[in-house]
Amino acid sequence: MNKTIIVSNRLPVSLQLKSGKFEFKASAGGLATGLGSIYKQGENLWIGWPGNAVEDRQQQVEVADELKKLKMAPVFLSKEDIELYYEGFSNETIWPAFHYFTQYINYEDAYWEAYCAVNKKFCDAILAVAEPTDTIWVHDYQLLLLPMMLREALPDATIAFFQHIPFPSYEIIRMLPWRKQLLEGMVGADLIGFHTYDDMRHFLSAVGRILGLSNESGYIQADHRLVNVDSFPMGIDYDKFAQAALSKKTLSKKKKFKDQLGDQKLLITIDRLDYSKGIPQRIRAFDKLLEEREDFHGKVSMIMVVVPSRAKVQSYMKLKKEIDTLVGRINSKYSTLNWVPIHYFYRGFPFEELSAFYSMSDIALVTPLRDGMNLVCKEFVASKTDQDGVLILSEMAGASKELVDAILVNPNDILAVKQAIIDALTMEEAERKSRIGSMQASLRRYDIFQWVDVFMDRLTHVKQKQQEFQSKAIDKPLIEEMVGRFRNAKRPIVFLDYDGTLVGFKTNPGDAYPDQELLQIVDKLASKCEVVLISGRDKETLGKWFEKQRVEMIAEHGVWLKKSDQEDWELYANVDDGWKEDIRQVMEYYVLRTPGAFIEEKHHSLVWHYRKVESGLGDLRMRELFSHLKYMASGHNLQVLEGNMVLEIKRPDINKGRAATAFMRGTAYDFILALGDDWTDEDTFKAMPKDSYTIRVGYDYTQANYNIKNPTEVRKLLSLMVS
Ligand code: GDG
Repeated sequence: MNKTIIVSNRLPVSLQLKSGKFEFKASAGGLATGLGSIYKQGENLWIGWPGNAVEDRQQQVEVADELKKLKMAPVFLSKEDIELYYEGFSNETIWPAFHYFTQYINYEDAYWEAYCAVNKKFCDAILAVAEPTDTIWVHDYQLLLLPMMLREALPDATIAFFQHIPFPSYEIIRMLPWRKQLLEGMVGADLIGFHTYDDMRHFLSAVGRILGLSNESGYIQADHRLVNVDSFPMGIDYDKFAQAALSKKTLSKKKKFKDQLGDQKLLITIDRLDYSKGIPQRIRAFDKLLEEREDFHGKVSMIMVVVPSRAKVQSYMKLKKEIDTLVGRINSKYSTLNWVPIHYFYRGFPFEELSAFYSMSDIALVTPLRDGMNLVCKEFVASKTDQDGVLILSEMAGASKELVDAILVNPNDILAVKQAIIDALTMEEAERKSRIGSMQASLRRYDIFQWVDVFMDRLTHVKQKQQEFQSKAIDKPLIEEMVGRFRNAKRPIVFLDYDGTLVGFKTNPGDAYPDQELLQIVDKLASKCEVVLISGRDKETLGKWFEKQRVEMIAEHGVWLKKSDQEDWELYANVDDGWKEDIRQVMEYYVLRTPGAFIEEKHHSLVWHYRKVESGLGDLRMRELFSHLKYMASGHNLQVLEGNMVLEIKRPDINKGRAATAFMRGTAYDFILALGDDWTDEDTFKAMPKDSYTIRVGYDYTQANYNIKNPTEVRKLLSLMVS
């Protein structure tokens, strides 16, 4: 029976040594609750660091035994591991880089080495309990190398990865000396999840540029494996917050706090101490408000909870000092005997008090400079059971993509944040209720349990998709069967596409000429069967490259035909190219705007090439041109097709499939093989009789019966047929 293993840096418990005995306190966090539905079942378990340095062997055994009862297994980290891997590489290298705080990145080789070693420690701990086909779900930025380490040891396992923090733009990730290894580590997973579409987009772009792996709709082809990248915005345990807000304990806390504060409009802010959370900027905005609007003095105050974190890191110590100074300055400037503008707490609170803070506050001010998701804003919304409250939310938090009914602000724009507070304080009740109501509806639906279900469903889907491909991958028995049938055939025929099938792609299309090895293979093949080169290339190029080979040639997707025993090309389809002038003008406009792009003119089509264009820009322009051409195509009865770094517009009735069918008409072939690599070859595959062998190069979805890896494998296959 396969089991599921959850892996994260920290286990969802904290370990305390009280009078010589270990005690565990379960984490009440949303993620721990959501994943509870997984790790608490059957043989499943959660592996991670219990949170303390336990170096004594005997104590480690004791801790492991206790954790086992909770369905958890420990990875023990030494003091040095914690310092170099956790505080070091994770929190002083990855954290600042991924949150765009490049000035805080610490580039330390010792940190990197520890990061690799500790990822390996996690891997070993998992391998000690995992079976080859288990499911392993790895969480977050401390373990970016782990998916590939696991993949190498357990090639058939189902491995998922979710990143809770942002994934930055390529411009940032490229700064890290270890960028390649980090990305390679991640693509060991079958499914890679982020909170937002932007994170996913950044990741795909980095994988494209740094690892050279392109993607189609979020699917990366890594080696033989299909890897899916997608966004899964994480939710909260909605009911827990909604119910807690109405619980006796919360209500009594709320009453107590309210009595102490008197009649005030309350702004709540809750964060871990972190420079990514924008705490000083937020205090400055509040300062600005008090400076400008005396009418709010005595009537508005801010409850600011800052939960201590990473206290040993220099940048955090500096931040703490800055916050202390700012709060001190404002409070000393404006306080009266019965009013304090900022109630500042540098500590955590028990859940009921947190719930009371949320539900008694009128406004939540959640203004991180950068945040993967941010759960505090969601918890505030869920806690407003009277539907009366206003959320001010930073555009830089992942949550802003979902909570569009919040007042969205740029956290760096202090005047805009100040104005947002004024707007929130003066918002009409009906509007407050309508905004909170709609956010609640969405958060209630997409809660943490739904998030876990959707993620796991997607993982199953990816595995199924991989299997479909795998079952199509050409294998040894099939090759043997094919070669056998080929040798016994009396009238065999082989259709071969050229670019991407017999040769790889070159930046300059003219450089992809056939090499000696290929010419020899084609020669041999032509001595044993009819060989039809069926390509989109122009007849001049194709004719020149294969002038000495005894092959049939179909050029420009079926416009031209040259039989091996003829000197000249014959027109194989009727071509009317009166449409070209209009279309060429449009394409030229896109060439002018896109350095590197160029137009290729064929007899029946126009092709816009962008393989030399800066990556990203090429795709962008191609999409624009695509919709422009689509619009024009309908008037001219033309077809617009997306190829490998090209966009082609042509007459729909001319295609390789039609040409191949016409070619075979009247002859009874008893062995048919067609090889091709892109959408133009799909027409050939579709046109082939049932018992033909149709093979697509690369692992894209195809109408062909089989897939083969690349042109090298194609050459091997053809050589085998003729050896
Ligand atoms: C990372 C990403 C992403 C806070 N103070 C108290 C307290 N909390 C709880 C909150 C909330 C959690 O801590 C904070 O979660 P966030 O999401 O806001 O931030 P990170 O810890 O940085 O989390 C983040 C998240 O992962 C999930 O993927 O959203 O972007 O950075 O749940 O309620 N809880 C209690 N007392 C406190 O004083 N009991």
